[in-house]
Amino acid sequence: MSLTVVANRVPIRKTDDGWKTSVGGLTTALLPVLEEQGGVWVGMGEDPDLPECQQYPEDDPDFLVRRVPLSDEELDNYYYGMANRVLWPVSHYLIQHLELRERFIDTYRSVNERFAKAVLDESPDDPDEIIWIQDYHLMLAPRHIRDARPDAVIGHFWHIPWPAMEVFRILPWSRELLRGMLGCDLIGFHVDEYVDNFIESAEVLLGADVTENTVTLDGHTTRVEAHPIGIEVDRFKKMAATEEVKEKADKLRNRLGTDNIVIGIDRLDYTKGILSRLTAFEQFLEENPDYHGKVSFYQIATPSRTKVESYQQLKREVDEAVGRINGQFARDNWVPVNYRYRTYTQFELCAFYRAADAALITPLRDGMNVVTQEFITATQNGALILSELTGAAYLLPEAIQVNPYDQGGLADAIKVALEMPDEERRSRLKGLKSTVEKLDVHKWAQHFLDSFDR
Ligand code: GDG
Repeated sequence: MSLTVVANRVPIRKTDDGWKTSVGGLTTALLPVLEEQGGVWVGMGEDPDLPECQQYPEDDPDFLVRRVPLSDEELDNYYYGMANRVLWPVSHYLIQHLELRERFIDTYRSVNERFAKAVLDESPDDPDEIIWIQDYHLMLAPRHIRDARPDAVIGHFWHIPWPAMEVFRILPWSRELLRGMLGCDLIGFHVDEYVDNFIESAEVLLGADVTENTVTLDGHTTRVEAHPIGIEVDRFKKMAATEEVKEKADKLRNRLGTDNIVIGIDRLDYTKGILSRLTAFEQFLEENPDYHGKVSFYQIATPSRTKVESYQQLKREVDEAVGRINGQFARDNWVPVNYRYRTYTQFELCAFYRAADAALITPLRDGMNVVTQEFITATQNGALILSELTGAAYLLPEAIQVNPYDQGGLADAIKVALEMPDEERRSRLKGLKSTVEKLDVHKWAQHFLDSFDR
C-alpha cells in the first residue's frame, strides 16, 4: 500500500536548516506511515518558497509534497470564506456566525477541483493506493477523484462535528456538498453522533439508501464510521515527566502564589466557550469570597483566523471580560485572571497542564478536543471539567461534565473540582488516563487505514 494524504496545509515548513516537518496531531500521525510506505502529501502550502513539487527529506526522500498554489483572493474565499465562515460555524451549531456568499462556494468548487487534479497527477493509479482526504476544506474533491478514477480507494476524515441534518440543510449547497463526500469509500468521524447525523443527512437530503453505517447513492456505497482521534501519548508522557517541565510548572505556581490554579488552553475561537467560561469564573468568585486571593485562572488563547471579523470581535470581548473581572476582584498581589494571547511551545503547554489543579475545557461544541487528552496525560492529580458538547465527553465519563451554556452549573463545577477529595480525583484520573492511552494517534491512523480492508 502507498498513501496520498490530501489536507488543507502541507506538513513541512522552511527553517534555517532547510525544510522540516511541522508539529501537530495530524502530521505526527500520518508522517510515520508516509515515511515507511512512501507516498504523496497534497496541500495548499502558503509559503511562496515551497516549490510545486518538493521531495522530503531533501537528501533521501521518503515522500513527495505537492503544493496547490492559491492566489490571495482564492485563499480569502475558499479558506477564510467557505471553510471558516460557512462550514465551521454551521458544523458547530453557531449559525449567528454564518456568512453565505456565492463567491465563497464558487471558489471552494474550483479549489477543490484543483486539489483533485493534483491528486490525480501525483498519486499512482494503482489498486493498492489509498487516497486519504482530511477535513471540511475538501468536501467536493472526493467526487472529482471518483469521477476520473472509478476504482480509486478514497477515504475522508472529518475532524469537526457533523451537525444535525436540520442544521446542515440550512446550507444552500448542502446536497452538492454531501454528493461530493459520497465519492469516498470510507468516511470517518470522531463519534457515533456525527456518523448518525451524516447518514441522516444523506438519507433525507439525497434520498440515499442507508444502513446503520453505510450510504449508497447511484450504485456506490460509502462506509461511515467513528474513529476517535488521540494524541501522541508516549511523547506527551515523557515530556511531562522531564525536569524542565517540572521546573517550569513549579515556577508558574510560585509566581501565581495561590493555593489553586485553574487553566484553560484554546485557540481563540468562538466555539471554545472562552467568554462563558470567564463569566462562570466571575460568578464563582462572586459566590465564593473564601476563594478570593486563593485561586488563579490562567487562560491561554492562541491567535487564530485573525483575518475573520468574528474572531477580532471575540478578542475584544475577551479582553473586556478579563479587564472587568480583574478590575472588580484583584487586590494586593492577587490577579484572578491571567490571560495570555500568544503561542507557546508544547513544552510550555505541558508545564501549564502540570501546574494546574483543574482544567476548564468548556467548548460550546468541539469535534473531539485534544487539549483534554493532553491535560489528562500530563497532569498528576488535576481535576477535569469538560463540556458535554464535545466529542471527548462521550469517551470520558469520569470528567466533571458540564453544559457550557449553563453559567451557574459551570461556576458550581469549579468549586466541585477544587474541593474534590484526593481519592476521588485519583480514581477519576485513573479511568481518564486509561482511555486516553487507548486513543493514541498512531493507533487512530492505523485503525482508519486498516478499515479499508474490512
Ligand atoms: C480540530 C477540531 C479536534 C493550542 N495552543 C497552542 C498549541 N495548541 C494545540 C493544542 C492541541 C491543538 O492545538 C488544539 O486541538 P483541539 O482538538 O483542542 O482543537 P482544534 O484546533 O479546533 O482542532 C477538534 C482536532 O481538530 C483533531 O481532530 O479534536 O475538535 O476542532 O494539540 O495543544 N500548540 C502549541 N502552542 C500553542 O500555543 N504548540
